[in-house]
Amino acid sequence: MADSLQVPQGFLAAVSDAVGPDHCLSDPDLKASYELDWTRRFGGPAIVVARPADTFEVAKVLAACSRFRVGVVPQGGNTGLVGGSVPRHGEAVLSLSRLNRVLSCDPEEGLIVAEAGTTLAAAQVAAASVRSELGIDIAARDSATLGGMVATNAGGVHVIRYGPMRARLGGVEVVLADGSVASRLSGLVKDNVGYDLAQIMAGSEGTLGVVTKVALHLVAVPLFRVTALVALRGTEHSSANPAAGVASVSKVAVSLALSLRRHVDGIDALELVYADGMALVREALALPAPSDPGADAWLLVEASGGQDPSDMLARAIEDATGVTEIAVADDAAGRARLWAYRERHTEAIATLGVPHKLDVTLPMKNFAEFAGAVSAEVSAALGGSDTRVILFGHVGDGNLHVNLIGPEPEDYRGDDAVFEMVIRRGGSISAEHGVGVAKLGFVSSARSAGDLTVMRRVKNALDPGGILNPGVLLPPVA
Ligand code: 2HG
Ligand code: ZN
Repeated sequence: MADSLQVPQGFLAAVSDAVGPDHCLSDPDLKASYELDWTRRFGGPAIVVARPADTFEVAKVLAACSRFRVGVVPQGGNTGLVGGSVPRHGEAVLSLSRLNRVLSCDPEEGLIVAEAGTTLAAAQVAAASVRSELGIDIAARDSATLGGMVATNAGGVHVIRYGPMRARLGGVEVVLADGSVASRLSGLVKDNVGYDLAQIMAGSEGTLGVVTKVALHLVAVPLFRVTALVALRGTEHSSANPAAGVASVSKVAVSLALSLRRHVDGIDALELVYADGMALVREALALPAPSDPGADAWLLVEASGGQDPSDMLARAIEDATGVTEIAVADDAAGRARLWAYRERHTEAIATLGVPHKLDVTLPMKNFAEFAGAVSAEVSAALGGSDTRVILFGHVGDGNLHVNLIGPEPEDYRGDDAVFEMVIRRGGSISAEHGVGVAKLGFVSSARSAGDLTVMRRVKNALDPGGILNPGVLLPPVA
């Protein structure tokens, strides 16, 4: 594939000089895993994969890309789900995987500083060693890297308590398109001197600079933490009308989630899975039934704090409408067993084929109706073809993951139908995965013209040559 790509003369030598020949990959076999995304839906050939060891080498690679006008795709753990971290047509891939050192972890300052290629799991281990946590967690923790999580403003299961990645940031170091370095890693909570470098980078999807170091605020490990998997049944049970069943149990789940959010202190997570997703996870991973095998959905609730939240949680859940059974755990192994039913959805879905991953937010008042209606609208958009629609997500913040299995990777009819439904209901086309290339067609509907103008001007100011992750996030000017 590389043979058909235009490689400017001298470019590969410049990259090899920058990172050393062993980390300048041009052999197709060595490049392959960097060229395809996790879903297997997105990807393309890279002219080279550069694996720098530190900020200095990142700067040299970017300076070479600028000089030779070669597009560059920054890549962390390659766990992105929207095609934003893989090449499309002959860019260079800049892998941050060798920048994986934790540089400091200070519970008194409440700050961890690590290189961008550090995995979330490694940062969590470092934090735990000083009895602290990061306040952010995602199922892909073993591969997802801190730099990628900044670039996508990753969300995850604790957003309802601690916010997304941008809320956890104490600073970043960034290499700009021309190879210059900007750094602010102090972690000071109050530091009001103009624009905020870290916040400009959060959610920029590699289009404004390459994050090389990340500072994150720490939180103390709570004394108590309890996880409950709550089985729910809706009021409608008609196999002739499954949509009404999904809407009905979603209403029950939203109402319980809202009530827990308001009445129980220290809620860390409110996650929702439905019966079809649960059956799939159990079958793919050979897991036993968690509780009420006939439930329509399960709400996973986690709470923590300085006092044991169990009683308050039990009181709030037991009398709620639609609750049939509750499985509870307060030890690490028991909690992990309950979490597996929710966290392992992504890998179980991947066993069915190449999924279309549509990660949307709805206002809470529209969540249940949307969840009930989405399958039928997708099926109509695809002309009634055989598509499975699997829903799950972070119901506590209105974020639903809509997975479509069946349509060809480049068939966008189902995706478009979902995004149109979301926009009509006042939601967002990207709750936490970002735009990448998957949602480019809807950015102009999701943002006002003025908003887009600001984004484009920021992009042009920081990347005048347009080399940073070209084709991602910002739609081409009409
Ligand atoms: C999660 O919440 C991730 O587990 C992945 O955001 C979602 O696989 C998905 O659709
Ligand atoms: Zn998610």
